[in-house]
Amino acid sequence: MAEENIEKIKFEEIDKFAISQPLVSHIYTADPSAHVFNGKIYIYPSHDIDSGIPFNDNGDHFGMEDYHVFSMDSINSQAIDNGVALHVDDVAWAEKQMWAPDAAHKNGKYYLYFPAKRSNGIFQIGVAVSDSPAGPFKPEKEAIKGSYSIDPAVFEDEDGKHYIYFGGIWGGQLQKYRDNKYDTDYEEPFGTNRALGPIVARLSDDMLEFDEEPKEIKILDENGKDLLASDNDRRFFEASWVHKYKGKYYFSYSTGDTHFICYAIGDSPYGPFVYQGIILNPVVGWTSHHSICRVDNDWYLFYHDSSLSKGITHLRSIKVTKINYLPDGSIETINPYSKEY
Ligand code: FUB
Repeated sequence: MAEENIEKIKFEEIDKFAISQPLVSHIYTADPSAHVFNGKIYIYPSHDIDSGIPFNDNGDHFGMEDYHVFSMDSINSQAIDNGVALHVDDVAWAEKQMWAPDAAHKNGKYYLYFPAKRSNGIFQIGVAVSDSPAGPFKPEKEAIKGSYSIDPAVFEDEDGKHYIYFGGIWGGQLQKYRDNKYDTDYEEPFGTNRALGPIVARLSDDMLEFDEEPKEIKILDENGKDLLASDNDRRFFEASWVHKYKGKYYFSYSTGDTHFICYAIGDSPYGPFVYQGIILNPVVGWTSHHSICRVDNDWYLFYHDSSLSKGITHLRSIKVTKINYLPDGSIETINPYSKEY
């Protein structure tokens, strides 16, 4: 049988065996950050397009230009496209690659946090403001001072303080920084060196700036030791997310080249976090990126895969499935397909 027929059958099967179907099918969407605002679910994804740039390890093929916000009345209802919420042409400091965003709410205003590359090829993180969770968002003139790398995720603690988490290695450029300083000579650590951690900073009262010097977060193994750079199945790669469950802080993230979404637990929004296990096994496509959101009394994993585009890594579709906590607070591993691939 010709190779492409085998591929076709595999993808038809994947649709059949996928535990959930795309929430959006008229455009490609990825990296879903979900929140409940005013009793409605809002999803802030990347808007994947075919930029014509071939796949490389730097992620240049992810050439996204704008964001659409999706809203859902309930977890089973249709995801409504609220149109373009922000376009790169309207962001004075940014040139291209509007990667994974997140949003937050404070005092009746909504804040969209997004990474993009400046014309010098360096990623920074920007913020844009709206009176509506669906946008449109008006960007600040400059990127957030002191910001770098990709994948911002904002967590609001019970005391009303907001923390922004960010960072991603390889195309996300985190390996070029140590102690918040950029140097082209810095590289990804390897072997028995400590893996790089994600970065956290408390946000200022007006939500537009860092309120403190960003700090690197420690992710530890079961013996309290730093995860090592060679531990590709567990070390941090990108896609930070924090949620709180029964008084504990859950830091979840993607392991990138090993394609897991996994999690670590801590007692403070700054960590340290102790590695616990896998939340989501690999999906179709190279990247995996998620958010975790409570809707009514249940918790949901918003994630993506490339099944709708038949495996094209940079054309992804957002999905949702329920999370199951065990009595000890651990999260049951989710297989995205009921058959192994
Ligand atoms: O969508 C572009 C990049 O792919 C994101 O920033 C990463 O987390 C990965 O999903």
